[in-house]
Amino acid sequence: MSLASQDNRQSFKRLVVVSNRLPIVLTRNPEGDWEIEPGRGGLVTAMAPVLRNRGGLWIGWPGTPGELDLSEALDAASRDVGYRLRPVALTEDEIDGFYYGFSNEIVWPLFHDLQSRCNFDPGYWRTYCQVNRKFVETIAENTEPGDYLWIHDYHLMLVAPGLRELGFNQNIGFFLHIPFPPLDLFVKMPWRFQLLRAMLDYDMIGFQTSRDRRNFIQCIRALIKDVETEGRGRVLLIKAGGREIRAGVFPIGIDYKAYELTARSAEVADAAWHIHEGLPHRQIILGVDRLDYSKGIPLRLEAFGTALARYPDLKQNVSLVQVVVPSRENIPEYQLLRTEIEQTVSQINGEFTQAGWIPIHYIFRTLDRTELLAHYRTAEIGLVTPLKDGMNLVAKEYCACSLEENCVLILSEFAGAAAQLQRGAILVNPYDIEGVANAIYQAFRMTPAERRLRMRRLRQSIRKQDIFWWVDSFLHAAISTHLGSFPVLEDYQPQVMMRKHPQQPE
Ligand code: ADQ
Repeated sequence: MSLASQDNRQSFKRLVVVSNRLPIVLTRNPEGDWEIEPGRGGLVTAMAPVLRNRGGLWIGWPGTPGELDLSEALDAASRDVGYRLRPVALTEDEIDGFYYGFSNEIVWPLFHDLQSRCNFDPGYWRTYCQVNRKFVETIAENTEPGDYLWIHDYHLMLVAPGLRELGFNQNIGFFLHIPFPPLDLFVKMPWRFQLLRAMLDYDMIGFQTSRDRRNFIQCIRALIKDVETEGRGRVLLIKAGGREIRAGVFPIGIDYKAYELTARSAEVADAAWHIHEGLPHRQIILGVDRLDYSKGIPLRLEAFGTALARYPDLKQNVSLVQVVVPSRENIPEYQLLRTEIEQTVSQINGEFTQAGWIPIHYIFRTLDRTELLAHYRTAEIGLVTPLKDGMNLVAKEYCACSLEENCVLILSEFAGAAAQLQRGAILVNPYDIEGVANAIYQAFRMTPAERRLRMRRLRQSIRKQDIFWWVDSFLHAAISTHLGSFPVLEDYQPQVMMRKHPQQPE
């Protein structure tokens, strides 16, 4: 019997997902009423079948500060999506200290190997503890024995010990969406012992790659007494403090079929055609990233500038379309990054632009789904060069939408996705500006036959390990249960998904 299926066979009635944010978009309309739209990320799509009609529950912050009276709007949204949504209300101060502070000025940079960007403010830690406690209280109020709790990501590492203190002895899973750093970086964390001990209160800890899990094991071996590990492969057993914890590797995927189908639609095909019509007779190189220093955008732009200087036949024959999605703009580091990107774009364009050709087209906004998929579908080269990334879904989405398969993915070796996609992508070190410039030229010159061969490999692997595979693998390893095994409630009558709160005028 494999480790994954040893003594964790219990029957679970319901899945409870807990994440920093609820999977909804909340806005106030001009009349002052709340409008709620269901979120659309991969996690929501993957979880929906396990939650919908099965009494499922999602707990998280609704995305707006304060104690809002959202019960009516959330109940309506819950009916729409087919599972319950329970908010954790956070004040502005809590959002500052917990989300912007501890999560995004300490854990995020340290776990992305960027220690010099950390602001180890002790006040942030206190607020992080306090907010994790709030999540614990909401979970305790809304769950019952027989629920399987699946907690997501670095914002909520302290939830398990909080629940254990309240006497919870049921099975709790945790998935870390970002990388786990090596020991010599993790030891810089002033609250390193508390965080590691907290993680060992979960029963299953999921990582994106074996490198992340290896780092974690190295840290607990060095910092926690009497730790033993057993087994090999996707799931390992850790024995610590009289408990047994499983640590697994589950690279997150995308809803491949949905991306491919939508990319095939006439709407996307039209939009894709228009993008290329505006940039005729040249290959489009595409970068799509959230505004974040971990995504390596300034170095990528420099590499593109270097490629233009080194290989004159790229001039007039390629354009880089760099899409940046606004993010965490309250943090000064992110404002500085935006300025740096914009200055580098104008410097390269100033140096290389010729009549009828602008080297870099820069877009700073969120694209709607049609626009985003049209960019994916039409670009000949996907340039994904994060300095470090848990997985990087953009790389996978780009391949899923590359229907013609006459395109190339250039991928950072420090993205979690590299472990899975190394056989089809051109792997690069994002710090090696000349190396990335050479890879751009190699992609530009690659024959259609080689492009097709590589892209086919990539697409096959992404299709096989999609988001449903990911949820299924995690649940199977954690509780020997598959996606479809949570019982469907016979009396549950979900409504068709609606876009607005029913009281809203259409
Ligand atoms: P992120 O850091 O947000 O996620 P990523 O995996 O690339 O990084 O996902 C970004 C998402 O935003 C993609 O699904 C993409 O479609 C969407 N997006 C990007 N640009 C957009 C645009 N212009 N308009 C609209 N949508 C856009 C974290 C970790 C990652 C990990 C994921 C999932 O940092 O490493 O892969 O979680 O686990």
